[in-house]
Amino acid sequence: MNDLDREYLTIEQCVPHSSHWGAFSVRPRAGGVEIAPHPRDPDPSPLLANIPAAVAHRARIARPMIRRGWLDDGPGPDRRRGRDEFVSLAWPRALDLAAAELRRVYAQSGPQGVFGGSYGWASAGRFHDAQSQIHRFLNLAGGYVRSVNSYSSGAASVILPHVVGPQGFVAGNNVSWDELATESALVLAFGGMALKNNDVGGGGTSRHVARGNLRIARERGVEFHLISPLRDDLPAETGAIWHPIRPGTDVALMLGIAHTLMTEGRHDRGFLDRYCVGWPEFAVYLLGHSDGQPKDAAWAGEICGLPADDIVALARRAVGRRTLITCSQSLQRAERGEQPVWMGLVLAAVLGQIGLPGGGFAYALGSTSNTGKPPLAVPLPSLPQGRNSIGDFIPVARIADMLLNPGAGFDYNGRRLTYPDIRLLYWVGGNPFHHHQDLNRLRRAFARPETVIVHDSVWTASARHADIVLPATITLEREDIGGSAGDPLLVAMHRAVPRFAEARDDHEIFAELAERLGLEPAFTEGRSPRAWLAQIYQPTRRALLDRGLDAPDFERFWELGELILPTLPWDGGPLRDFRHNPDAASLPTPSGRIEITAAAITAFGYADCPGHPAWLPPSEAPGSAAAAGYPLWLIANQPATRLHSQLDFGATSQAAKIKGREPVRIHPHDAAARGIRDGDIVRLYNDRGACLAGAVISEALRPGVVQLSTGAWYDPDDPAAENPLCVHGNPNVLTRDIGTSRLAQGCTGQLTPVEIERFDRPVPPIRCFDPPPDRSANRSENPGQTERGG
Ligand code: PGD
Repeated sequence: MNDLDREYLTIEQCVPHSSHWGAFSVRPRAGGVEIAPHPRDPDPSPLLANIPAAVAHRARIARPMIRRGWLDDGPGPDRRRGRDEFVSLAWPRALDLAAAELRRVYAQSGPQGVFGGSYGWASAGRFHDAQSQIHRFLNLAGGYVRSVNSYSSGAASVILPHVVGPQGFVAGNNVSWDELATESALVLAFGGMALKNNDVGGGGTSRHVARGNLRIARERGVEFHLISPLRDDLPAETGAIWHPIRPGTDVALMLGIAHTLMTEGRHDRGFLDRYCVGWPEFAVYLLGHSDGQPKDAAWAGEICGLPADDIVALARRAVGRRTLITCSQSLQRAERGEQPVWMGLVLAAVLGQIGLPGGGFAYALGSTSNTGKPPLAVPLPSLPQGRNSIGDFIPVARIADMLLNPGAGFDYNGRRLTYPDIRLLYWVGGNPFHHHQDLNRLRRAFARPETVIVHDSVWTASARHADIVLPATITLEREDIGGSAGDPLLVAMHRAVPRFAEARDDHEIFAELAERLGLEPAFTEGRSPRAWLAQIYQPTRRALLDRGLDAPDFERFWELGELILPTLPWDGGPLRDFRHNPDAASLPTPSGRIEITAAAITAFGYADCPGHPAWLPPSEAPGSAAAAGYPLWLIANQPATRLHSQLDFGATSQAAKIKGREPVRIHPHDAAARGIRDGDIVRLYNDRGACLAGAVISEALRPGVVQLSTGAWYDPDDPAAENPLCVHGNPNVLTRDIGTSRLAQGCTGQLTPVEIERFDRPVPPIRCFDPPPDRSANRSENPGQTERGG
């Protein structure tokens, strides 16, 4: 037992802590913990109930494990990854091996040979944030190939700066929940604002406010229109009118509405002239003068599967009142995902309400618990990451392409770039075998590097595809500071439980590696984790003092357990200023205006992202030749019962499973046509792969659509097979690994064509939560192996 363990055992009261799904307190209990949501939270997330299982679940990684083939044969490309055995090693030996391998790769290939993009949500906490830790370490070690943008918002984050400004101009910074509740009259929610997404916010939250504000808005008479194939993408209490659109066709609907507005003379010509550029060129397309096809309501209705009359009616309802167009992140996580975001903005411009309170365009409102809330007035603690010595990067979702095609060229945002030749992949705080598309292709890609190192607390599929697996603590096992730019609560995250088995903090692991590489003083700067917390708290405290506010010193903050930070008054952000004075507060686009037609994008010459928003049919859709045999659209969206793949073994996640499988929702018509009954185990498949799931018959989907959320742990029936069946229900065995377009190269995991059938064979067991056996010969002779604290 070390000192920290002893200290923990003397704590008798609840200890404050935080997670991406909310602030909470923990009361240690024999063999586990009890969790209570923060008392300020009006609508705590059910995901909190997943936490207790993490403390001692059998899926936890107990000790450093090395892949047998790597240990026996040394580094090198290896198709045995993901199917090989593991052996445990004592910490010092595992760290020696990892340090020696880093030294070798840096010496032979330089930083261009090391991929440290390491995408992933990891856990809340400003110091132990896994991305900050790995990037600080790799920057000191020599640099690394990084990744840019996110799986959440890959297309939007690239298109928006061209056409209106940084994502923040239209996401969470222009229309607040309060404004929606008090000012909006009509909300056209493209992709909805599903409350399940609002459960989660990077860094945590003390108040989930979406449901309450939607309710207030409804009570005030706001008219909601939900445009989605899924009825529950807006909560029932909004009383929304559901337009069950065909997946992936929102741009056609937006064009149909815009065409109706224009041809009926209801468009705001004054706004388009004063605040926008490129309307005339776009109007030529809208009217069909450039391609012979007017984008009228009848045309749109055919594509979207909605009645043309409803489209005309929707256009007419949207004028003459305060109308807000919202666009969810899911719409842009699909092929040509740039288009719905751009066209949503253009539709709001046609209505002329951008910059007005509660009107205009909001991207991603409700996508996390902290969008649409006032920003903090003071900086949050953060760990300095240092400087990367190289500029090489990939758009984050091109990971498999990069590994499979070293030296190949690719397009990105007007540039021609080259994939680096990666020798060492280092992943901390993410699960690519959850988040990436076409997992069978990813398995082939993971066979290419010479070494893969993963830290995780649990045996994810990504850990199983690594060579060196180092057990990380979970957040309850360490001290940290929790905070998010969209929430006023700073949490002193006290340690709640002792560490599991031999798990160590990522920081400690990197400090040990740094010591072996002669970088320890630079990495730790001589500070313990507690001293780091005190250090990174100082900028927040100084900013509070500068504002003349109460600013407890670190020890006092730690004792108090939390601190309410000041927020800035809501001012509508740069779009409101722009509306007041488009010359003095021009936008950071090339023209200073909203770009309906963007000369810079036209100049790129991308057929898949032309110079103005356009309807570009997906290259693979049910009914198309490319998807012959796969008549259903699969929506692989964010889960309601966990964050991504995290804590899939937790109580909330497990309660929703059907015979241990992830639920897939299917419309009664589609189920009947296939002889599928509620609760049946079914097989979803296409040319890329197949998975099992448990059928839930539901009328909350448009016929022809099935929905299987992401996050069920990948569980191949035969890891040695080329394209194994995932017996658990990970939809990313089915999704397609292509970029949104040559512009953004974002993730396209949201939609894919599939077929589904009843699975009448014996159902294979779920094994993804069972750790791989430890095959070390001397394991029984060496059971202690506890060098905790090193
Ligand atoms: P998580 O499950 O959150 O998924 O992908 P991401 O990789 O972020 O993975 C985080 C991992 O970090 C977990 O394995 C967890 O155990 C580990 N972890 C947590 N805390 C720590 C820590 O302190 N240290 C270490 N070492 N590990 C830790 C999410 C990504 O998936 C995202 S953001 C989106 S939006 C995408 N969404 C979709 C989608 O809509 N549809 C499809 N088909 N695919 C998607 N993938 C994307």
